[in-house]
Amino acid sequence: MCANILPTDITLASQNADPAKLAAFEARITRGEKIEPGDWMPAEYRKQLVRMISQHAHSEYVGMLPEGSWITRAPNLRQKLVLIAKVQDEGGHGQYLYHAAETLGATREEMIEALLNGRAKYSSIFNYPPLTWADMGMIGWLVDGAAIKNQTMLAHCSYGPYSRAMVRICAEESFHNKQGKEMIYRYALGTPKQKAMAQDALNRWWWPTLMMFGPHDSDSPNTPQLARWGIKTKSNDELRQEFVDETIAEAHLVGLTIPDPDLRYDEASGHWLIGKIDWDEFWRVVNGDGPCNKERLAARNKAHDDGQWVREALAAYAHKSKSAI
Ligand code: FAQ
Repeated sequence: MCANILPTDITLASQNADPAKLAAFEARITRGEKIEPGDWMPAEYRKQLVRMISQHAHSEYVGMLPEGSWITRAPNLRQKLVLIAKVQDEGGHGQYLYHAAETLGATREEMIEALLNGRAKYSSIFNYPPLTWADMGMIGWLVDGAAIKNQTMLAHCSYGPYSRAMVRICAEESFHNKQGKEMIYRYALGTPKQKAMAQDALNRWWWPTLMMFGPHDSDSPNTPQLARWGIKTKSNDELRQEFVDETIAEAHLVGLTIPDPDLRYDEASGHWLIGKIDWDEFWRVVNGDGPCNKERLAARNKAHDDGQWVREALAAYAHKSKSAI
């Protein structure tokens, strides 16, 4: 249970559910059992999971675009291969996650449709532009690092298909994170120009990365219910703080400066305390007015339209194979 959450505040939309079934369901979660697709679950548990898993799938799918835009500009063949592999991994993560949401009754078509017409959310971070090659390292170090922090927690969540998808995804994201960290360390300890590139990338990605963890717990309407049902086992602020403590230590190790004039170490708690996050910017980006929102949706729509003939061919082949039986 998240330490910062008060479960007593929860209004359960599933209050109308059979109380005995609800009690048995919650007892299973308390015992640490996984809930599987055919099991009884409150309608609100299903709805929360579809919301979260589909948003997560969209994030992976849109998250291919920033790094994908550097594939043709990679400085050498090895880096190009690494980047192609990473982007391909993100596409695969999207597939696992769409499948996990399908086990709850959501259809692929309706999820994709919601993304393409702008109704669905996806992670705010992917609406920021990668301006230099150093950003490829910074995305691996910070963005994958933040994603892993959150996903390692979700690997322990109560819904079986989601938790199992997270185990595989975290293993792959760990490679991305190590690769990005290695690249940033090399730049930070390299020539003055390389160090300046790494610092510039950190300056631009630091605050958007902290926003990935979502609003403060006091402004996070979904957290109490997700915590009660073992979907979230740590809150937005708890995970953000863990990330901040770990990442600041790594940045200082290689002489990079965190772009936060209010940053201070609190001896009493043993934590780094950060300045104020610009939540106006966060909500602007989430609500469609970030630096790249329009570009990202246009790219996804174009890919979807360009792939129409593939979907038609697959459907025709499936139909033909079925009639041949
Ligand atoms: N961006 O009540 P809460 C990756 C929305 S994967 C956009 O706190 P919740 C891999 C939230 O949906 C990164 N919207 O919400 C990769 C809610 O709106 P709704 C994605 C956000 O669910 C790496 C509203 O604000 N990871 O990076 C954001 O309890 C590199 C109120 O917020 C996941 O999706 C945001 N940052 O907590 C790929 C993990 N934050 O739906 C390529 C699964 C909040 O009520 C390259 N998701 N919102 O209308 C989660 O853990 C949670 O959903 C949170 C939000 C923590 C994101």
